[in-house]
Amino acid sequence: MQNNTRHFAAIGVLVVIFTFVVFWILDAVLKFPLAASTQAGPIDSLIQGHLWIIAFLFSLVVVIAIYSLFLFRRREGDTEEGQYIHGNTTLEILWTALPMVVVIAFGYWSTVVLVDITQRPDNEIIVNAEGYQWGWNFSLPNSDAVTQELVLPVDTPIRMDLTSKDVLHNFWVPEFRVKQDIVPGRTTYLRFTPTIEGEYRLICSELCGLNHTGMIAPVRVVSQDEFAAFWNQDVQTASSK
Ligand SMILES: [Cu+2]
Repeated sequence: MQNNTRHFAAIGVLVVIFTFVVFWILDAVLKFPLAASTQAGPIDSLIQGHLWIIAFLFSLVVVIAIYSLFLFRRREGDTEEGQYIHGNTTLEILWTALPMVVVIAFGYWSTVVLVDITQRPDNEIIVNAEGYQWGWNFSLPNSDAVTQELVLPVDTPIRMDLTSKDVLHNFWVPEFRVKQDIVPGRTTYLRFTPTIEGEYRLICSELCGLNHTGMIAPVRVVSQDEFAAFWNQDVQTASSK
């Protein structure tokens, strides 16, 4: 029994160390793009939470397997049968209850994040995006001007109204994290608030035909004044050409 406690303690310590190492590797390999919307923070935290669980479960299995491989292997001249074990109620209750608690906790966390990132702010502005094979058109609700560049004001809640001219597309700017399918025949919506001025890329992330990979549009997040100026002047001159 004394010996068992030592094994459990050793495995426990190794699992903790391994969990940190595996998390560190996953975190280094899965580099996230810049987090440039208010939605990105809670989403990234949720993914980090999943990475911790993944790192822990991986370590739990691998550490016990490798530990057993070395410490409990059959020694030379050992012909003894292994101990016959039939069931262990405590273990079974534990490995049913613990994962259930974890799944419910993550379900709760995900719901809180989903409610948070989809809530409707009072001062949101609406921007239309229309996807087609293979490009994008952008416009404002009460303007005839159409652009091929998506210009958005910083720190302003945006509601993208998404429509398609032909087939399924998907609106995705990796730096904003959120994405939304675009379905022909109806309007779908996507809410986000850009937080960092800069240039990004809108990528169609629903396989939509031959040039799907080329269905990319430039996105520019600018100050609120620049945004107003863009739609008042630049766009008018661009669309009157
Ligand atoms: Cu597409």
